[in-house]
Amino acid sequence: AEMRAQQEALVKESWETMKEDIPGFSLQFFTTILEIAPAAKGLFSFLKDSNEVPQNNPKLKAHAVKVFKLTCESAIQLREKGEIVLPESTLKHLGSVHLSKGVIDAHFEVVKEALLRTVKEAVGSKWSEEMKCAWGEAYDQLATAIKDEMKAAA
Ligand code: HEM
Ligand code: ISQ
Repeated sequence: AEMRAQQEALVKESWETMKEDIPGFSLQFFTTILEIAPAAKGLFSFLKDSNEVPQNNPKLKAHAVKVFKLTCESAIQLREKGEIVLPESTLKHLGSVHLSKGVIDAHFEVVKEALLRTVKEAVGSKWSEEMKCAWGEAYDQLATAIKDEMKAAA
């Protein structure tokens, strides 16, 4: 429990820093996903009619923020409950969106790596192995819930 509290604090602290530059971190997050997995480009509607990642796309920003907020929320729940619980409607929605876009399990590792790199970049010298584990665990639990829902809906 002590460790969960520490992890929650690290996630919250870094998220506070990141929130100061939502356009910047959103763009970096998305760009990193495409750097690691160029083929994932075709999945996203933001890129439909352009070859470049849009600099200030409201939908891209809103979705990127949601990914981080949900991960942050997961870290809080891990401390409070030892597991993550999403409202059934949220989970169903996320499951069906990702299933219909053709997202596969391997993509979740790509998004994890991009998320960790984005946090690292944003927090600079505050980055640590503990912070990496804290975000990583929160993300993994959230990803598992979405993947399970995708399987249930398939
Ligand atoms: C859409 C979150 C993993 C690809 C979304 C949306 C959210 C979200 C909140 C917006 C849903 C809406 O339209 O209302 C998450 C979270 C993830 C995750 C929390 C992991 C824990 C992934 C992965 C991929 C992916 C692994 C594959 C690269 C997409 C795509 C869309 C989407 C293609 C639709 C975007 C569009 O064109 O409108 N995701 N996602 N997501 N996500 Fe994820
Ligand atoms: C949707 N799902 C996962 C990651 C994302 C990153 C940027 C924009 C939308 C996303």
